[in-house]
Amino acid sequence: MSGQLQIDGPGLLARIQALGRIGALAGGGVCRLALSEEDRRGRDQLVAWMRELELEVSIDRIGNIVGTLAGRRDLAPVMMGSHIDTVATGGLYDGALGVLAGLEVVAALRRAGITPERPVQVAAFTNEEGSRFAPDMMGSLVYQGDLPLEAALDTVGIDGTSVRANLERIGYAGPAPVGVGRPHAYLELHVEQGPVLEHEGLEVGAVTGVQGICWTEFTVSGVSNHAGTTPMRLRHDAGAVFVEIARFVRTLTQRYGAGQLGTVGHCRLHPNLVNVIPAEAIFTVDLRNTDKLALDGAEAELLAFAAEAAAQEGVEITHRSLARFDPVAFAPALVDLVERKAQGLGRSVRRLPSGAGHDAQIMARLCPAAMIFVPSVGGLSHNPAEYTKDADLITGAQILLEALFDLSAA
Ligand code: HGY
Ligand code: MN
Ligand code: MN
Repeated sequence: MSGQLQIDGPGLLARIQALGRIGALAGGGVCRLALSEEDRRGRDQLVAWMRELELEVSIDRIGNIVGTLAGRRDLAPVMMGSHIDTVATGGLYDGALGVLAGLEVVAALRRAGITPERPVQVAAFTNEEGSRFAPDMMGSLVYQGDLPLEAALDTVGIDGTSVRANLERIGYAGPAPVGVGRPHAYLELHVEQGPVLEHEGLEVGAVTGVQGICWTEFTVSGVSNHAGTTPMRLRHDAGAVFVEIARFVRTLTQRYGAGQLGTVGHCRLHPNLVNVIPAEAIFTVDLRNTDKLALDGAEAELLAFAAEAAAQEGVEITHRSLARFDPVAFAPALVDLVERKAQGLGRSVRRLPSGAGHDAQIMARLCPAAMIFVPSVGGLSHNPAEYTKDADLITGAQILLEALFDLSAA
């Protein structure tokens, strides 16, 4: 690898801060919910940066943004990607790091006057987070082909509006077709969003894969009644069933062991008043596990318990799947490459699975894919206080550059 290929650390850090000002929350953190006005402004900024680097910018039918640096030969490209949408209480780095480091890799190639053999692409996938419009990784799923475009466009979000209407409103319903791209390889740099690297005093994670994800939304329909006059034995309390199921999720994780995660992150009671027995409870359960069989078992137990709890209370219950991904293993040769590049830089590195979902787990269905993790201070993410040290950000980007250089040369 030519020695002069170096990341411009200050340049990368400046872009991260600049993008972080778009959707900045008072007191720190970022809110760029997918397809919001803030997402549009972030997209506009990204496209402007891509054009400054003289990349060919393509926007596809689901709004994925892909910048391409032409290669010497018209071969399948090597893609670096992630996302720039955030959760409502997000941080500076989740997603943005992977996209902006990809831009910086291209800038480094240009500064060194290097035209890679293969084309090199930087992708920002639409709606990776999935918290406004489920499922998560929506843009990469449509790009890869497993989620039909029309189904994605017809998705209605938590605010009752559709992906289609919002994509058109922000002007990112692009012309490029979906389901046709097939990179030679895919690399994603991301903050770990967990405590492992920091806890073990390590600088880099060579990510081996992503755990399985199961998002379910439950709707419980009971009978609202007066909180003061209705005897407990005569109630059909949707809220009480929600509480029982939420409690069951916690005991399920205790029974399945440390590898089983369970989160009840969203709940809406109706009419949500202190003196009215809830008529309706709509809530979500997020189950995750690296072990497919365990995740399947946990999901089956959850659905059976929910049905039984509803029957006991004499309420109706329905559920719908918001997202369902089996665990994914990344390409061993790429995991080796990431580990080798980290060691080549003299950085401490370990292999580990990802707890969070990422576009890389979808791209792994299309081509060899792998991820590079850098430590999250305090293991925090999906939190305005999300922080990763500058030196670690730059290390991650340098590893991305060196791994990309090797993959684009072959
Ligand atoms: O939910 C996830 O793991 C990802 O942040 N979308
Ligand atoms: Mn992310
Ligand atoms: Mn995230």
